[in-house]
Amino acid sequence: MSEIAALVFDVDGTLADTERDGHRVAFNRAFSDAGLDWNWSVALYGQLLTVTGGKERIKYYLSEFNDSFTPPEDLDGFVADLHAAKTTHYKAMMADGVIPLRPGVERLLRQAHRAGVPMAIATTTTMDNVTSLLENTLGAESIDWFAQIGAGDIVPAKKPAPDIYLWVLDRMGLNGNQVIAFEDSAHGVAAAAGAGIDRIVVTTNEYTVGQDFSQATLILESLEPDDRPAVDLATLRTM
Ligand code: XBP
Ligand code: MG
Repeated sequence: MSEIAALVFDVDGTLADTERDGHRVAFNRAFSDAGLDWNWSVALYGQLLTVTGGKERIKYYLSEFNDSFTPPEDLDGFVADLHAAKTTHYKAMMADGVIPLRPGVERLLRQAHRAGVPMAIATTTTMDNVTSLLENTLGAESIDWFAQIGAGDIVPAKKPAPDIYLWVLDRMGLNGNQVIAFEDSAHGVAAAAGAGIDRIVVTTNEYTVGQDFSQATLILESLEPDDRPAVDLATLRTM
């Protein structure tokens, strides 16, 4: 296996546990603002996470879980407006510090930054959401720690498609066997593996524990697991 040339991080569920108390709440606030009686419970949201991408998730909800709503003629425009409102709510929650980084994430990011190990982000969420999380947890300067940030609609197909990882690898001039990917979900692992990444660290969360991580190299409950040494560069260099 090649020397590690870069660390590539997923965001939602990996850098921070953003789904249950972040994105889900932001969606519900946007629905309420729009006068919709839609409420995504914790359990329903777990089912909706089958589909990555907030706009795609709203359409999935309408097609599979809400047959009483008559969609407007311009469904794409309606969904885009709802999603923009949701992103505004999500950014406000980030600014209020609602969602912290997961255990061990800050230490590893700072260690890699200090050691000059290139880092990138490969996520389905929007660039706005990425920068608001980084600004409000590590400070605005941390955005520059990442050589590339691949986010949201920059690619035609979202995870589990490999597109976002291929985009990041291409922009960094690297092959999949030169990086380590950090993910939280089966969709994310499939996307990274599909891009030829053969070293994938998974940190599970309540929505993803028990998913298919057969293509992952290391599966942990966090980067600072209670019963094992914290994951640092020395650990990663043994992978
Ligand atoms: C997880 C996702 C995103 C978020 C919601 O992204 O699937 O869609 O759930 O964010 P990641 P948006 O690849 O970081 O795990 O509403 O901005 O899509
Ligand atoms: Mg994720």
